Amino acid sequence: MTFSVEAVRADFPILSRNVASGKRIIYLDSTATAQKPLSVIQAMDRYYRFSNANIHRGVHTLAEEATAAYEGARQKVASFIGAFSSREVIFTRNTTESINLVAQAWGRSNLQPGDLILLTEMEHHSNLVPWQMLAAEKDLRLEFIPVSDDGELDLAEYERLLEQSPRLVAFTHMSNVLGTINPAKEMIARAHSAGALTLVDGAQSVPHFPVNVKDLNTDFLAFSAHKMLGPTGIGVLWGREKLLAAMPPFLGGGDMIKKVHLRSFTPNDLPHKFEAGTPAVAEAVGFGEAVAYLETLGMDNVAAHETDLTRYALQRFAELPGVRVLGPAAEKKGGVISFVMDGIHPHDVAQLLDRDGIAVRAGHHCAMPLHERYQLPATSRASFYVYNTREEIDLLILSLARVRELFS
Ligand code: C6P
Repeated sequence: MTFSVEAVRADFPILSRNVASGKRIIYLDSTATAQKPLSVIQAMDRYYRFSNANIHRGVHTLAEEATAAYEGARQKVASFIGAFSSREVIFTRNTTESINLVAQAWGRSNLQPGDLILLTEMEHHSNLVPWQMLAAEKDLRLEFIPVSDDGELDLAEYERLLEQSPRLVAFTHMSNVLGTINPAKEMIARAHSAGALTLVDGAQSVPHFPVNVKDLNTDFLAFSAHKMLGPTGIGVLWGREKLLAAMPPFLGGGDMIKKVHLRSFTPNDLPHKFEAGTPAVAEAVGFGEAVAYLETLGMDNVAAHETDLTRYALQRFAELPGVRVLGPAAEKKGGVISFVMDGIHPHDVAQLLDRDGIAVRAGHHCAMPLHERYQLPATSRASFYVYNTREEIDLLILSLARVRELFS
């Protein structure tokens, strides 16, 4: 299919609204959460109007339809990431919960005091804090692959750290601050040859370019629906079936059991073993629809569109005096532009852009250690997705030039 950004934009009702300033919204905050196409909104609406019921429990028509919709969504997601089987796709609340699941279920039962977990300096708090908590509980060691001034991982140092035989290497596929796309496939191969398992934080990769678990050859992959045109409240942990099967449950309750006695229980089969309680059924339906939407666009087209926007944005940012953009050159970067303007606080920048209808995020973007690495308390961040255009980038640059004027 040929990719037409005009046609894509027409699918997103929110993009035609004006914001407080009376200006048409320019949404440049998809790294935080993406907007939703009408097909996703309608699928969830249809589900609640016609098929709402609890799943895996009833024999009535609605319960069967709801179960089929939920399990159908799992299959769509499994095929989207090239999973071997939908048993490997665990629905969680989000990337954060997926990583906590691995830390608690795999980490607690497999790691011993003194074991090493290797992370990177560019991690989101979601891929730091669960390991800090586990390390404190089990007396584990944490080490970090350093990030260069240009926002790339120091792979020579990675090799040296692998000599310490980590049990797990957990890293982000794409940084939510620098935009850096890490060489995940090579890093995973190196981790495996050092005897470590791997967890890839795919929160920013799965929505933006083709990610195939067979090709990556990772052991775990975590991502969130809301960053890929789907609803909030649902995410995925993909894991190798053998690993998931050997892991104890994470949460206990309904649906994750086969049998319960007063003093014991038998866990359910995969994937249900890790899905305790009534899950987010309508959200799964919306998620399935979001995946279908992205498949219709084609993930290669999605990636090419964002590469074009990123290159263009970097060119235009270079025209602005006194602006520093973090992260590597366009070839190694996804559609995330974090920047600082000399003498102007990132929050002021974001607030002034909002007056022009431009939505960007300001702060540490849940990556405080990375900001510490660059000795910056905060950055402003513009990020792109399928519905953004070069014209919107022009308006951003114009607005930033006005911000500069205001402060000079
Ligand atoms: N980053 C951002 O504005 P959740 O919140 O669980 O859906 O995703 C967490 C997460 C994990 N890893 C990476 C690389 C991420 O970017 C995020 C979410 C958003 O940058 C919200 S803080």
